[in-house]
Amino acid sequence: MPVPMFPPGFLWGASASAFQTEGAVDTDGKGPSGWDAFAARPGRIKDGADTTRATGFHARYREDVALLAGLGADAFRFSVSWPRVVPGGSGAVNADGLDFYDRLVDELCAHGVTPAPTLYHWDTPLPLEEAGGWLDRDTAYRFAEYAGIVAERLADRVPMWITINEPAEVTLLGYALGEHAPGRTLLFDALPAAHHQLLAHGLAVRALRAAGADNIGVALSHAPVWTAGDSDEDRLGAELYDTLTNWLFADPVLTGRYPDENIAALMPGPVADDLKVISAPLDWYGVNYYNPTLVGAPRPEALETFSGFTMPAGLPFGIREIEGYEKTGFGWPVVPEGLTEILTLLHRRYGDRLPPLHITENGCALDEPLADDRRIAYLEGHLTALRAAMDAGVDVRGYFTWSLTDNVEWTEGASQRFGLVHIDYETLTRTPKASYAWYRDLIHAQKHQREQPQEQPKRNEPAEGAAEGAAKRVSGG
Ligand code: IFM
Repeated sequence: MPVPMFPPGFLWGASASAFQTEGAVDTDGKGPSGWDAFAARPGRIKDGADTTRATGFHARYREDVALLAGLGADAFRFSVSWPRVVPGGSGAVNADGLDFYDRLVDELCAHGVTPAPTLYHWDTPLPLEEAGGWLDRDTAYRFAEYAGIVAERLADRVPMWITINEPAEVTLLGYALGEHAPGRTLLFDALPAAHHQLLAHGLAVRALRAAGADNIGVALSHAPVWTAGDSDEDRLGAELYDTLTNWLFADPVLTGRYPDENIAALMPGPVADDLKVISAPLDWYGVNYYNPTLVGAPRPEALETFSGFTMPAGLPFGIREIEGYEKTGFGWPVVPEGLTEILTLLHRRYGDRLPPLHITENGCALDEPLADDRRIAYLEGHLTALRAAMDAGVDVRGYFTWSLTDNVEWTEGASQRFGLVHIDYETLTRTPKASYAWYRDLIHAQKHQREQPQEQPKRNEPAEGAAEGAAKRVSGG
């Protein structure tokens, strides 16, 4: 199925993050991050991947910029490592660290690729993490200082900014379940980490604007939540999960309110005043989409989820596996229409409050080294679903696939590969996969052959009897 044409000026990009690619964890004055410390604990990274080296992006960024230029990409979403710029989390600035991003931005600009930095993609400076991390209100103020420092240096050349990435995952996986750094298992006592990340976002928007930055957004994960069964317990479980993962962050940012008064009451500090900061107007809003989640009544026993992490028993909801769809290497169901569903939900829920959207992440992990036809089919399906949402009235201005190259998939190490470009982790050699050529041709066709239909491989259809109707949609509030 050929991908439909997108409007002129639609931004085509790729995404990556510092911890997952840079390596060079103590080069040129970089300080340790909470993730550096977490990854160094024995057994934390599944395949023992060397996160201190990652893809070697710090040394090889020019190669990756050349790959972006070869794609014809309009933009590159990378992240700035906070501990590379402010090694102690506050105080002294590491000039060499800032210089690295200065060089990267120059290199991107020289190749006609728009730099779109994310200021926080999970790598909190270790001294701040050890002082409580996002459980401590002070971390939000330190983040805003750092955001201002980066903008002072780069705003003259960076036309697009992202404050924070996926605070829901940081809260859930890092502070509630302990699967990610910092490895805390606080369950619902993790909620202050959500509030402080939101506050950090709002304060950073102010700091960025004060330093002359413009075109500011955020990258939040969104996915439809489907109800697993018909009982009230199933419905309540799914609604709570939907609130925690979809609306706990989006509502404060876009409406200045928490989605639930009981949750708001658990948040620390002067919440009403903070919400005014958190809801500072944005220029655009980023959606990271991978797959819907099927949720129902609590489960009596702990569950190793399809994503490889364990949901403990005793949570007030239970995640179920979605049957009937093709699965990625991670075991995530391939549901392109879930993207149309969540985008139209966002549009309905927020109306005029929703700024123009960018898809800031979308992609799949596959164990197909170079002939990654299933990734092509995945991208084709999701871009078609994205265009359908736009046809239904959702204002989407750009698409960043995750990811340019294979990279360290957090605790999954090198085992889950999301890249358009293969990384040989022994030699750090980059080899474009079939999907790289496909994306390059797509971008070219979109920019230069607007009237010509494209010849592309057929998309894999969902398996027979895909879970239509088996699950009810609850997302949307
Ligand atoms: O690799 C991650 C990324 O860092 C955040 N969003 C999801 C991706 C795939 O798991």
